Amino acid sequence: MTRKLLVTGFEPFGKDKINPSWEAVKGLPDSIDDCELVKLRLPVIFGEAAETVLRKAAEIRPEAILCVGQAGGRKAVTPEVVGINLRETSLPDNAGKSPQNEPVIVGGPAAYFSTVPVRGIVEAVKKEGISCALSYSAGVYVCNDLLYTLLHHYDGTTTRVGFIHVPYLPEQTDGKEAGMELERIVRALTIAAGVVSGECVQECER
Ligand code: PCA
Repeated sequence: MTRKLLVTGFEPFGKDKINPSWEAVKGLPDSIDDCELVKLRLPVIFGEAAETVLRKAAEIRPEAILCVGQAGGRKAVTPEVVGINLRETSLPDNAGKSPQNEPVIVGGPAAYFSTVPVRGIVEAVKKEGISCALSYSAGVYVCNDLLYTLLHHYDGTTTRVGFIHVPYLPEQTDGKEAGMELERIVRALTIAAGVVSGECVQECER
């Protein structure tokens, strides 16, 4: 098996003791068709999250990178359409940094569109009866920082980059906020990984 998809999730941050993104990524199969899924847990630290991915990607040379993060309060699994060149937060990252009005990459363009088939993912996940919708903002915290940095790094190459935000797990909510069972998030991400890996195969065959 030579084709590889790098899938990442995050460690917990803020007041949370668990991060559904890593819990779900851990639960993904080790392969889909002939594509190996390599799983990586990332620190919630501006800059370091992307550096961790780029180091691993230089080693394994994946066809695509699919990153996953928690978006507390969202009701659906949400593939992100765009990453923007802005860091801004009131919540310090896990290294205590809270950048304000800083670019992710000095001199970089304002934004990049994701290079995985986000619409195909939404369609395929919804078909399974799981809430899924496009998101047009990955925020201005570490998830967006990661998405933008990877899209900048792989711009003009064949390596595809995508990001999916997932809701809280039911145990993270007080019952009033939205949450999604881990099993459903794992299923949604498995479908998304299948769509991304299928798209890469089609490109190779073209
Ligand atoms: N969510 C945060 C960072 C880590 C995570 O899981 C975000 O949306 O930026």
